[in-house]
Amino acid sequence: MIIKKFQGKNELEAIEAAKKEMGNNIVTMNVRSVKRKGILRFFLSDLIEVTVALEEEREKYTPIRKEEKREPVPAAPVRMPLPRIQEEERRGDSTLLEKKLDNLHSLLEQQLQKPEEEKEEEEEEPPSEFEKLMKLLYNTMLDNEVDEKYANQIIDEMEKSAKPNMPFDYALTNVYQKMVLKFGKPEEISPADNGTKVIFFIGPTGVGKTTTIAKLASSFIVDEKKKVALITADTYRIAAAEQLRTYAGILEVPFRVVYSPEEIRQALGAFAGFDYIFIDTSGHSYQNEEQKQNMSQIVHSVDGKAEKEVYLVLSATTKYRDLLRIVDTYSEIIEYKLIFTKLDETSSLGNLLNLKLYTGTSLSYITCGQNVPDDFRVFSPQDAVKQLLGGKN
Ligand SMILES: Nc1nc2c(ncn2[C@@H]2O[C@H](COP(=O)(O)OP(=O)(O)O)[C@@H](O)[C@H]2O)c(=O)[nH]1
Ligand SMILES: [Mg+2]
Repeated sequence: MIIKKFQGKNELEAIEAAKKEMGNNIVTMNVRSVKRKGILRFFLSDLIEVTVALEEEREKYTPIRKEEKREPVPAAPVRMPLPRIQEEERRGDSTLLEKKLDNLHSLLEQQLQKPEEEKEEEEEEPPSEFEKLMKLLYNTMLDNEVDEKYANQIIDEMEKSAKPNMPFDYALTNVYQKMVLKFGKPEEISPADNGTKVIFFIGPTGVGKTTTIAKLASSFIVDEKKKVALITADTYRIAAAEQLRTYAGILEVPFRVVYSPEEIRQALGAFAGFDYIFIDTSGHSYQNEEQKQNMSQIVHSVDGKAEKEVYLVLSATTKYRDLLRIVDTYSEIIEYKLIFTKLDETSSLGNLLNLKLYTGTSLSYITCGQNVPDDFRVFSPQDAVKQLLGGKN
């Protein structure tokens, strides 16, 4: 892992500088504002400093390829699980961990500022520190419903890269950085290089597709002043189409109901000149081949005619096994990025990491409530990892 800092007038400028030097695959670890030095500080506003990391090729995690796809039941752990800690000992340690994570920002700073020799010196600390932390993190990850297999993998990697008596703070920031890199950079909806971008939202019934479309559409229309049109291909239920029609009315954007892939292509013509077309779809039973075929025709309807992105919407409250089955079904149809909804209804974020690692695709947005348009944000790997490691949410 390579870690570096870059500065700019704003976050975007600092990130651009980082990308220029380290490429597009960097992941942001920390953002802070820093005072300018010298006389300039009286005239110019603070600089923004970003800390970014880049995973080196050999560290990359390779997702399970289709042909060697595993059973949806999580495989047995590859190593002996670490023993569970006694409840009392655990409570004290967890509070300590929570405090440390609250302070992660300064821990990251310390780690970067410390010259190598100083790090070596600190290895004189008691040997149990590192092991204790690993046990605690392992247990916290399992409590957060991280698949045992992935928790083992993370601890294994830590144990391999750790020096024997790595101090607590240093080890903690190291795990944090490793996990942020595992989540990777969130991928947001981006404008078309040329013309209109068509965005499909797919996923099971009731996960929050229509609500999420309304939230995102509102943000693009109001905050970014983009031209957005809404389409629904969810014609199984009248109420489903009406729900999106209502949002379109509130947002004062054009709306269409389509019954066939051909009608989607026609809508492209009607909405030429728009920045985005958001297309809502119906959920389907994973066992129903006909519904699966229909879905496939819908998401492939604009291939070769327009730039598109596909977002698979999943609820964070769905059982892990079911999530695996759902992503398997959709992976057979199309490539997608992930949106997780209903984070307000669960305290365990393990499935976000599990599904990221299982599918190898990007996480893009999360939603955390029923309020349109406010309850959504771009997925933050940093926040998710802090929570997975026992920090406050
Ligand atoms: N608690 C909570 N409820 C949500 C969230 N997103 C959507 N919902 C609710 O989930 C239900 C189904 O949403 P809907 O958008 O109709 O799902 P769809 O069938 O996938 O289109 C509605 O009652 C929404 O208000 C969320 O982030 N948190
Ligand atoms: Mg819907």
